[in-house]
Amino acid sequence: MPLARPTSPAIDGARLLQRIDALAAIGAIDGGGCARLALTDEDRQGRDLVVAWMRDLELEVRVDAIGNIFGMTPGWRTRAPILTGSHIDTVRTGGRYDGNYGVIAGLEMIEALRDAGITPARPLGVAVFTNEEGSRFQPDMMGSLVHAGGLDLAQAHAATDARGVSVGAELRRIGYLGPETPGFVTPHAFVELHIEQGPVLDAEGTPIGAVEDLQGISWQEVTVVGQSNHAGTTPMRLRRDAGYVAAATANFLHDLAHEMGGSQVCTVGRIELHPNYINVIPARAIFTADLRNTDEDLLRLSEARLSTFLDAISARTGTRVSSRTLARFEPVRFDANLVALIEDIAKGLGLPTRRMTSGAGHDAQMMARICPSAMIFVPSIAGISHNPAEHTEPQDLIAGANVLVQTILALTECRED
Ligand code: HGY
Ligand code: MN
Ligand code: MN
Repeated sequence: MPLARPTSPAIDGARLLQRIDALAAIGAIDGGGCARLALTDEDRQGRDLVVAWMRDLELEVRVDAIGNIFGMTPGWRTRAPILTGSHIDTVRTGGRYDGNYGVIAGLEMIEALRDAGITPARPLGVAVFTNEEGSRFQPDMMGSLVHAGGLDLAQAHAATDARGVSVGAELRRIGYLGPETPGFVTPHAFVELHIEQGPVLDAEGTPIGAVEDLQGISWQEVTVVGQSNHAGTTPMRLRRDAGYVAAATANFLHDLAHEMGGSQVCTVGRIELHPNYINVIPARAIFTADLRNTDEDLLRLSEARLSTFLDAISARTGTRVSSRTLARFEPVRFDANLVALIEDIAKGLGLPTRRMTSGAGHDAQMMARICPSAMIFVPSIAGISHNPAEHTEPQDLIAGANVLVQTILALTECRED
C-alpha cells in the first residue's frame, strides 16, 4: 500500500500510536480492546487524560452541560473554528480505535501544526462528544445531538441506564457537567476521522474512504409479557411464552434483512428473559431491535413489517407486546464540497481513495445539522469492530491523520466567512 507523500506539517506517527495505546490502557479488556461505557469511572479517567493532553497543547478547554469537551485554539470566540473530533466512550466489548482514533488524531494535528510553527488562518478545535455509543444510555450520539439542538438537555439528563441511574447524575458524579450551554460554538466546518468498522476498505486494499452519506438508524426496545409456567407440565397449546416471541422476532428480523436486501440490516443485540431459568416458561422478555437502511422509505418499511409481525405473534401467543423508540435518525448526506476536498487531498497525498456510505452512526451526522460536515475512514482489518480484536494498521492510522490535517488546513485557507 503506498505511503502518504511527506507533507508539512508531518504527523508524528509514533506519538499518535503512543496516545492511542495510553488511552486504550484505561478500561483495557482482554484481546486489546476497551470497556469505557459512557459516564463510568473509566470514561472519567479517559476524559481526564484527554483534557490533560489538551492543556499540554495549550488548548482552551471548554465543557458543556452534556459533558461534551472542546479543546480550542485562540480566536474561537470571534471566528468560527474548524472542528474535528469524535468520542472516547466505547461499547462494553469495544476496540481501541472506535472514536478514540479521531480524538487523538485531532490532538496530533494540533501538535504537528505547533511543531511546524504553522498558525492556521482560522481557529481550530478538537471535540470529545458524550455517549456516542448509546450502549448505556440512549439515544446514541447523545452529546453531539444535544449540541446540534436535536435533543433537549433536560431530556438527555433524564435518560437512565438499566439500573435507573441518570445521565445528569453521572455527569455530576464524574465532574463533567460543564458550564457551557450546549451549542455554544457553531463550527465553520466539522471533519471526523474514524475507522470504517466495516469490510469495504480492507477488502479492496483502499487506505482512505471519503464518506458521502450515513444510513438511517431505528432503535426500539420491545417488551413481551406472557405467563411463567412449568416447562414440563404445560402443554404447548396453553403456553404464553415470552421467550418464544423474542426468539421468533429475532429470526423474523434476520430473514427480513435478507428478503429486503440492499443496505437493510437488522440486529437483535440484547434479549433479557424473566425469570431466566431452565425449567420456567419466560413470563417476560425485553429485547432490542436495531434496524438500518440508507433509504428512509425502506427503513420505514422495515419498521412497519416488524410492527405487523409483533401484532400477529402477540395475538397468536396470547402475549402483550409493547415497543418504545430508543433512537431514530434519518439517513444523512455529508457536505459534497467537503467530500470532494477529502478525496482530492487523499489523492494529492498519493493515497487511493473511494467514496462510501457509513453503516455506523457517528457524531458527524449530528454536526451536519449545524455546519458543513464530512468523514474520513481508514480500513478496519476484516471489518471487525465493536470487538476487542478491532484493528487498523499503523500506516493506515498515520495516513488518515495526514489526510485530516491537510483537509483541515485546506479549509482554514478558505477566506469566505
Ligand atoms: O451504533 C452505532 O452505529 C454507533 O456505534 N453508535
Ligand atoms: Mn464510533
Ligand atoms: Mn461504536
